[in-house]
Amino acid sequence: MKENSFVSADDIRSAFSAAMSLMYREEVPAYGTLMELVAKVNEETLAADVALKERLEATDSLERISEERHGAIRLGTAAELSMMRRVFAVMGMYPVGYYDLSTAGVPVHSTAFRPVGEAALKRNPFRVFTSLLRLDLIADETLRAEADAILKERQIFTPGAIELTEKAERDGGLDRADAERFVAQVLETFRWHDKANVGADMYKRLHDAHRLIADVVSFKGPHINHLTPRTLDIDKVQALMPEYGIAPKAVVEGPPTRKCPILLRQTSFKALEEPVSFRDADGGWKAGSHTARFGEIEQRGIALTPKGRGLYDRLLDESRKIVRPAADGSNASEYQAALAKAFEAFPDSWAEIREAGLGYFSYSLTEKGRQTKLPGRRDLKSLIADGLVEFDPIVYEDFLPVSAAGIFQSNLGDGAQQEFVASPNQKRFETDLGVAVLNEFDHYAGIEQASIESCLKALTAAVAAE
Ligand code: OOG
Ligand code: NI
Repeated sequence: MKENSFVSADDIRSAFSAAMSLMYREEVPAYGTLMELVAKVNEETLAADVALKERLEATDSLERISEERHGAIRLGTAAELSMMRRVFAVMGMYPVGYYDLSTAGVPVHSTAFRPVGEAALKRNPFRVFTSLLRLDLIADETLRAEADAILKERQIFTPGAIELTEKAERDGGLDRADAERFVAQVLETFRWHDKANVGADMYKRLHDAHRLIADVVSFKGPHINHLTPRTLDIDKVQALMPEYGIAPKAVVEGPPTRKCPILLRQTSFKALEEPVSFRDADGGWKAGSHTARFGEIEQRGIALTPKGRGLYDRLLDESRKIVRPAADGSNASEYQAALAKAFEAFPDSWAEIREAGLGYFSYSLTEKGRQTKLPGRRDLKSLIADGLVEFDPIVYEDFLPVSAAGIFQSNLGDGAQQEFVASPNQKRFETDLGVAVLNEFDHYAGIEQASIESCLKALTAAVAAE
């Protein structure tokens, strides 16, 4: 087969993201409502902030926002994780970062599958936060063995999904018909199944150990548990949610409201209690319920350098030492005040953030820069001072462990708070995954460096071309 008859991985990812959105809209109608609200707020924000709209257009990133979403799944075994990695690779999604959630009382560790590279992200930045259950954190050995046996029995991928993934690996891509089949087959893995794999007794035992364990072990597959659109003004969406019949969690996770958004701010609504049925001993079904799926929205800000991230982590920690957000939301305003106070130490203009080396920027020539020819290379600082080069924040494409823990907790319910000994195990995760996860900082630094190089090249190439 000729290579040019293959559909690009970016196109497969876009088709998959759209198919997933359609499926989730049908499964969880509140998601559709949230999408409408986010679209409305984004439109209003852009209409009111001409400068923002202009920069998003100039950096070629306006279009991706309305298409943008992330989902999350929780897997049960190493085999599922490594197969999932191969499936995502067909869509141009690779594991970036390692998140240890054990510290937050959630028995999983995770990575985010997402496109890497600027062009792929601009085309469609669909991401999936993917967690692997850690049965090693379950104290009850009998239950651990039983859960393990149940998980080993299930097959979360259709034969078609496996066959097409192998074909893509072997041939280096999929043609149009195969790509369409691939999207439909892979979607099955993410679908909701209301018939549990286990009986009501087993479900209860798993649930008593941890709600998350029941969610992973009791079902046929890792149903997508939320799909998150990106908003340009999360405070506004949060404030409007009740008007749309959606009750948000009390506090927005992540940094406080700022002029210059950093990293990621997220809020969610509680998981729905949904009817499911459990296997009976006599082969019939017994009605019950399960809570797993919820809604979330997010606002993305600038990607921080290791130095900026260090400052973020320190300030977040400081504010949480003063007030820890209670699960019931009772101290939400105290928490917000403490957070805002702590973050006064984080500069709030793009120029200061850049000068302090706290964030990653994409550099481009100004109109004046495009008209200018330089005899040789000059340093970036003077090019900016002379108005030849301008800079835009690079969007943070990843996740935050403390925020993720807050999202897990809020949708699992207040009773889910449980202490585990912190035990990050990236090595084990990577062995299970089958590859090492990519380092997020390398990725942002690479995009920044490429933009600097291209400015310098264009400024001096003008001379050579004359
Ligand atoms: C994943 C929670 C984390 C986020 O946006 O930080 C997450 C889950 O509940 O499975 O999605
Ligand atoms: Ni999420």
